[in-house]
Amino acid sequence: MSDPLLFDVSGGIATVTLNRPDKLNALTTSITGAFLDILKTCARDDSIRCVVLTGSGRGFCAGQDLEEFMSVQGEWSVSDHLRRGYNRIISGLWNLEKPVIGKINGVAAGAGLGLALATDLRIASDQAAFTAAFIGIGLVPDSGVSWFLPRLVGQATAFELLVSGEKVNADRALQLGLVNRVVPHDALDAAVAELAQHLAAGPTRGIGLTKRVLHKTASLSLAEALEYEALVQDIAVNTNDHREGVAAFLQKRQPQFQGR
Ligand code: T3D
Repeated sequence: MSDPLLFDVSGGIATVTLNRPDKLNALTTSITGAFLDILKTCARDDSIRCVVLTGSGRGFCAGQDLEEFMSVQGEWSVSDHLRRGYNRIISGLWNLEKPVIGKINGVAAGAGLGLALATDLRIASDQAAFTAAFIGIGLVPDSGVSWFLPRLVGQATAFELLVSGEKVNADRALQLGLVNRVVPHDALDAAVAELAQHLAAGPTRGIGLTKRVLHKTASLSLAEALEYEALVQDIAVNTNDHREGVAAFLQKRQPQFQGR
């Protein structure tokens, strides 16, 4: 049997591939455990400067594996399962101070939608689709979907998508602001590779701190946000990449960022 979760690091880019194509990469407990280990590696390994999350075959991720879910009914409390697995993965992606690209190759459903929305930039194939899916099995949104969705598309549209379970195609996802860009399916690999290489050659610490500031200021007043920006700028100004960026500008050359 092939590994249901693939991890490859090359040229500063870590690629995490959900690899159960026959099941549209539905998630099992063993996959979520391995995913959490990979996230720790991504956080600790300074040579990793960009992360790409994708799925193999025609799906991105169909959420919780419903066969596993049925087979363990009564063995686990759903809330504990969420706390131990999906909640930590979603927080791990969100709090990782490195850019994370969602390479949305196909359908993202349920917790798979949560995974997609927890990435920082989503590049979708024109064959991608998005569905909350929870309501189809009588569940409420989890894996951060109730948090991400209204922030991206507004309350009314979020409610509509959640209670209808509508499958949104890539073009509508772009209109709604669910993805950054849609590309022809055959061009997805190249588009994501180009973006990932660009980000992996960037000032990783500055990008990570930008992520931190953006997340934090979302829940602050303007006065608090100004103060928080000032505090974090004190950190950024002490990075080598800041010094390199200024030197390159003054010397009229391209900067060579090292990510620290
Ligand atoms: O504690 C907890 O874990 C609770 C947490 C829950 C989080 C959740 O994620 S709840 C939501 C779970 N996901 C779903 O309800 C989605 C179920 N899947 C679908 O609705 C559809 O498959 C899709 C809309 C995603 C795609 O439809 P389509 O027509 O393109 O594909 P398909 O034919 O339905 O699926 C292809 C195969 O994948 C099929 O297998 P088969 O018949 O060829 O052997 C199908 O059964 C399998 N598959 C798809 N999704 C899942 C799945 N198998 C297991 N679990 C799935 N979630």
